[in-house]
Amino acid sequence: MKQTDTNRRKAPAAVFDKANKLLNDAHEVLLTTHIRPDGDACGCVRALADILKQQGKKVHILFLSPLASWYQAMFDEKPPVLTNDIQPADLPQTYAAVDLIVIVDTDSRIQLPGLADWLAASGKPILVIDHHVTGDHLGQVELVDAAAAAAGEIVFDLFQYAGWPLTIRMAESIFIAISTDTGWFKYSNADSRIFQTAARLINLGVRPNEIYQRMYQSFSPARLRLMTRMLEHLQLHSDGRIATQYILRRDFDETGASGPDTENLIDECQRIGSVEAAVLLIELADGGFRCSLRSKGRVDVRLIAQNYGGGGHTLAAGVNLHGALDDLLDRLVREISLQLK
Ligand SMILES: [Mn+2]
Repeated sequence: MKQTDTNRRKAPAAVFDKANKLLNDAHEVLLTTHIRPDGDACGCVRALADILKQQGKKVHILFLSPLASWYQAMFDEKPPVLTNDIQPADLPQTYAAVDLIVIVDTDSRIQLPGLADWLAASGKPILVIDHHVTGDHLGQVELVDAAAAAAGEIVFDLFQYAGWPLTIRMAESIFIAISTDTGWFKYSNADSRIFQTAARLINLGVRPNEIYQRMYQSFSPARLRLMTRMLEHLQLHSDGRIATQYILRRDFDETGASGPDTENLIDECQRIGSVEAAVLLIELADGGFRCSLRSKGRVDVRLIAQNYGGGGHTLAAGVNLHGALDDLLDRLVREISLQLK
């Protein structure tokens, strides 16, 4: 049987050491993550917030867009959202005493709208914990492991390296992070390393079935109505290998759903056997579209997102687009079908 050394894919020990030192030396920490925070982002933020508070540090959490209700429920107090609760112009004053900024699950300026300029200008030390291939090197220390299936995996490694004991709540946070980014251990990034991490978290008392019910079997009727609308707009192209869908502003208005209700909706059409790649366009308030792309493996959707200035992974990527809906869908289908040839 083939032996694989899962250890060798971690970031170098020297980087863990630097990250650990930065965190140890900090007194007041700002934790943040990419816009449209997912389970990986929220899980990492909560795990780090808990351990840093336990160490007697003052901790601020700042999100860049509102959380889906099932992620909101992870936090005892509603964390502030930039532009809703704190204005970009007030960042220097609000976080004047912060002596370390930690960014998790992204290293891209474009994923940090409203924050990126202040980050660069603040002169504060920045620690990035990320698992994406593309990055703008925003951190003085970059704890990046592109082989990790989730940023939560790296946060887990950091806990191990630093010797920080995990409470059940911290273990749950990391479990939420790694389960979300692997589609509950069914995407191709669900490797032996992630299952080993999951096993260790379960040994600490995490109950996956309870988390699953709490997070994913708690849809609002509005979210299900929005999903129905999206599926009504489903079209198959290239012998059923490409699926396109869209959600318009009026779909939100008429169903009562909101932006966070769209999370993971794109995955529904991947249940169709013939589908190799999926596109979901969500109309934004400014008239543009948020484009999400998914692949089962034959298409590298990151290349397509990158064409338009976006990013992501081979199997999941995204980008904001402007143009007429039909033109955008035509263009995306054409580009994906070129890769399928
Ligand atoms: Mn992630």
